[in-house]
Amino acid sequence: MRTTPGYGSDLVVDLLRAVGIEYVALNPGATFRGLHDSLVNYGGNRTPELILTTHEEIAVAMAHGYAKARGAPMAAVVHDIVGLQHASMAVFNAFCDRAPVLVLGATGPMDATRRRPWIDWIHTALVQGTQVRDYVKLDDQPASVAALPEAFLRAWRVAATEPMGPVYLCLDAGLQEEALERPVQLPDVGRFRPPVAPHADPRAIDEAARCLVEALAPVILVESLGRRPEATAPLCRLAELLAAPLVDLAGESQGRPSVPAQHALDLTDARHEAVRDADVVLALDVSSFFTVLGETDRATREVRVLNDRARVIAVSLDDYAFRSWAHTFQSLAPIDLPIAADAGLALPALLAAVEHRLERDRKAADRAARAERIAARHAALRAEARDVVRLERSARPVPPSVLAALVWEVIKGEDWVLANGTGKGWARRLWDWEPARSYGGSGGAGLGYGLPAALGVALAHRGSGKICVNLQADGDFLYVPSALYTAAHHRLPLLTVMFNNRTYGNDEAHQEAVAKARGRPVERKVVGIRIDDPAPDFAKIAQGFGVWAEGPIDSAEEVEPALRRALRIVKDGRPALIDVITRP
Ligand SMILES: Cc1ncc(C[n+]2csc(CCOP(=O)(O)OP(=O)(O)O)c2C)c(N)n1
Repeated sequence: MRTTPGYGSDLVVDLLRAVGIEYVALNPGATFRGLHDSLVNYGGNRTPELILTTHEEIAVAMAHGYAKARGAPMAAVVHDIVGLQHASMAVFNAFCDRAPVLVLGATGPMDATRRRPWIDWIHTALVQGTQVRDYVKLDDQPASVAALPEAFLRAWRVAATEPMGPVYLCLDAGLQEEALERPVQLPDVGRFRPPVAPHADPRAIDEAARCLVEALAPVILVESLGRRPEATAPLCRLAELLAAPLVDLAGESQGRPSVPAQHALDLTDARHEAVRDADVVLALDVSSFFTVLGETDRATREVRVLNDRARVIAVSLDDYAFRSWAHTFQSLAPIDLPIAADAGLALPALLAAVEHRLERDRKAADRAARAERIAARHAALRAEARDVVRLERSARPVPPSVLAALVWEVIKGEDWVLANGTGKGWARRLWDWEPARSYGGSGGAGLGYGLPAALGVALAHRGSGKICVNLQADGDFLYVPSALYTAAHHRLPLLTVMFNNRTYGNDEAHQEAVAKARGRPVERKVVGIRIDDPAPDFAKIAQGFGVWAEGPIDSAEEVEPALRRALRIVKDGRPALIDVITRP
């Protein structure tokens, strides 16, 4: 094994190691054969270690899941034009989810005199980065080995700077394979670290505290605040001091959960009710305001605003994240006190300001009465959810509520994390929901995310003893089933439970709404949507990739013993899949 870099791509390995990249997911390609050789023969396939995937979308989605679980980037290397096109869907999801992912790419030599006929020409672009430029924070393509360290460190630093996101760095094949004539000095990485995120202006925080303390019906909305798991404790404390209901939009819009669902002030399942009469709304890391301030008619797409009188205070980094191509900025919501800051960092300051103002408080009794009313409503909602499970227990195929309850029975004694999925929202309703154990959704609503992202989470937690659970929808799975090969090959312990409703359920609901609105037969909503003729056998598919699996199972009694068998496999350090047929 070499100890001094001999080629341009050896230098890339030194840089990856210097910034702490543990894993590099890839699907092989000749444009990065130099880097591939360096990772294996110069780096010894250790820190970073190669993760073989069978599709570039899987490589990037794995890095996405890993980034959320580890709070730091891993890398995905994608082949030139064709690999980057396959990767692009997952890059978009990571962009929407603000996940730091280091996408390394390559191109046939830009120096045309060094290109092979045909393939090096059709796979060279001017420049590769334009393929994903609209949904990465930065794309770059250094033109010499000497320029490589700076380009690499900038890309890494930009990815990990709030608001975080993916970056794309294209490494010319010629540059990777260039023999180094003299040693290249690596910069001191410690001097290029990402900056601390912006805190909030103290005057704005004081004004926010004043509004909240004076409010008669304050409500706290969160959507992706869980990007900072440490924010949950001050968030709950703030809600308790203000006697304000908590509404977590993460499940609705695929953000990052931050509200413990069993908290007495959680009114997420009655969110429209909670905001309707609010006089002050505090929105922490919320982008999708009208998911809660409005009610949408599925058939007409019409949004009916529920409350436009409330004074809105919003703390987020959205104003630093504007891009023009995809309208990820969403509807322009009226905000009375906009605060451009990292909401998780602003929260302790806001809490202190509220505490300070409440020292002179004369409305403690009103607040206590309000908290009691909210708690009663909350308790009723939790009881309702448990009643649904009781009522549906013996239904066939298995209702999602029952399946979520059964999974909880099996994992509740474990050190669990929910790597992907929500069990149609039932995990939050039925489990002892610690938001820090859950990583939310894709962010960009691009299907093909769940399984590979969950594997990224499992990779990040490998060796920790945590049980990583993936509540997997069938439609989403079918974009990337071969991620199971990566699971088996790298022995990634992940418990996948298929919520297999044998349909693209979301679209079935849309086709039903449209047919109803047009007075047409609702029964035909399944045409072009059901996945049941023939029904894919997910256990067989998993077994075919070398993954332990059981199913299909369509009755509740059979689920629990199967889950316990699967859990033993996962505890043994291997992936397992249980295919459960759920009610569409
Ligand atoms: C890449 C991509 N293609 C199509 C869609 C449109 N789409 C949104 S939800 C959905 C159905 C998802 O089905 P499944 O994953 O089985 O979940 P279910 O709705 O049945 O719970 C589809 C096709 C999408 N979001 N992303």
